[in-house]
Amino acid sequence: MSGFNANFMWGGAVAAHQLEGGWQEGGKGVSVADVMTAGAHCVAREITDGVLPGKNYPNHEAIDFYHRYKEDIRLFAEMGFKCFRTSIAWTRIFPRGDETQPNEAGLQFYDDLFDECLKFGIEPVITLSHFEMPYHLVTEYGGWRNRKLIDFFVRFAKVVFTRYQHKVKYWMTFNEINNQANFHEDFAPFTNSGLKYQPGEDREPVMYQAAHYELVASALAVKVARDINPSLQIGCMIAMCPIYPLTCAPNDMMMAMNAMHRRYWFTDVHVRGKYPQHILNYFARREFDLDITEEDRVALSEGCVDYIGFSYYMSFATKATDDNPQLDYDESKSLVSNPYVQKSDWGWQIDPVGLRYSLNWFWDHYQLPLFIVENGFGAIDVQQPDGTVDDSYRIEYMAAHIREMKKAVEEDGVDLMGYTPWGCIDLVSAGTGEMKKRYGFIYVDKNNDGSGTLARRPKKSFAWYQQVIKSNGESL
Ligand code: P53
Repeated sequence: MSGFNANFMWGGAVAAHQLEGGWQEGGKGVSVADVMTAGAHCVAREITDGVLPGKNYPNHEAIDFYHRYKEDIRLFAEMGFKCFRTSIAWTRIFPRGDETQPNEAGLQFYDDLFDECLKFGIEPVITLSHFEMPYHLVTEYGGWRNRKLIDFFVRFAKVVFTRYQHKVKYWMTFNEINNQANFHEDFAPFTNSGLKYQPGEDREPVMYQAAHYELVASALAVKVARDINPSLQIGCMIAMCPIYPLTCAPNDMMMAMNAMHRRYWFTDVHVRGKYPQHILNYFARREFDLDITEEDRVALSEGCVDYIGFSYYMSFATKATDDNPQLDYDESKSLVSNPYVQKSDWGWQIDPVGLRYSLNWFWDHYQLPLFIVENGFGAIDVQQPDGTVDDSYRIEYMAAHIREMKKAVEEDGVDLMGYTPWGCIDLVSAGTGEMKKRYGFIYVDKNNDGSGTLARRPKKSFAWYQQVIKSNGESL
């Protein structure tokens, strides 16, 4: 007997901008992902002022899922997927973001995509905003630093909830909303919130303001969804990297606790509908003057999420230092290497036990159903001359994580809805823009420089995952 319930949602996850391509098709507008060039490990993606000639923008074509989705969904069905997590590119529905009427061609594309999934009994699980907001909202409004974005987002949410309510039951509002806790780098502020900072600008309060508007927009979207159809389930989406103390020195422990506060208060607001006191005290200590109205507080309290979706790839570690008496967490400075775990080629710490820990952490804090909507191993895969790819390291990574997830369910009693490994088909890396950082069960013949036939080919992990699903997690 498997510990996973009979309708456990096994599947895979992607995001529109990382696989669709067709960046100008069907009336689609330019998104923030369309102005990001390819980078590499330790080479940041460049965020250009609009689309410039001569630059390599990997998301423009991506893996051309826009034209090939039928072939890809057939392969997902062959693996036995029960669900498929993707996002709706906001720019296909509202190309600039501030229109009053949606773009019918974009709506039709997702109708067709969802119908194709449902044809195979695959349930679509949809993220509303996954690092792909309209670029026009950045240039004209300053991104999420502007309160007006709440209305634009809620309008978008309302249109898609109404249109797809009979095809899509499970939704999430903002992908990895807490990534922007890492506000010193340019990547997360831009991909999460369309934020571009002025030189010398105090970044931190801007981040909190943008996150606040997003949390209000998320809560209002939850309310709208319930009005449209009470059977819709709306979750949040959190990037979970649990932060361990490097040692058991009391100050390291306190540093880790503070770090967890600073990275995960977003979840408290989504789930409990109000700010935790520690973050309000922090705002007061730092004298951040944030625009948080009484009306916002009411919206937050009325739009609590139904479940917690989260990604899990790695754990972090931190330690106290003498130059930081308040033990404040700064993600660009406070992380240290964990000597007890291995790292991927991109420096991500491999820690399956951390997944069990994370599941328990969420469950202990919030007692809401949990959904692992991303997990996986970004690696360099080598395709043999006969077309096969032996990605045994990926199988090993995922089997180890599923074992821990099973302990969390069977031994610890965590309520887990499903598991959708990231990048179930190779796609463009969000962090680096590379093709060579691959996650898929399906190999896609495309290289960093854009060359390749785009042909699809199952890897060794494809048959393995097929068995995992068939046995409901017993055969690992
Ligand atoms: P890539 C950082 C830390 C954890 C998850 O990431 C992250 C990031 C951003 O890089 O992003 C999520 O492609 C995200 C996906 C992304 C995936 O993890 O950088 O939701 O869009 O592709 C993997 O290896």
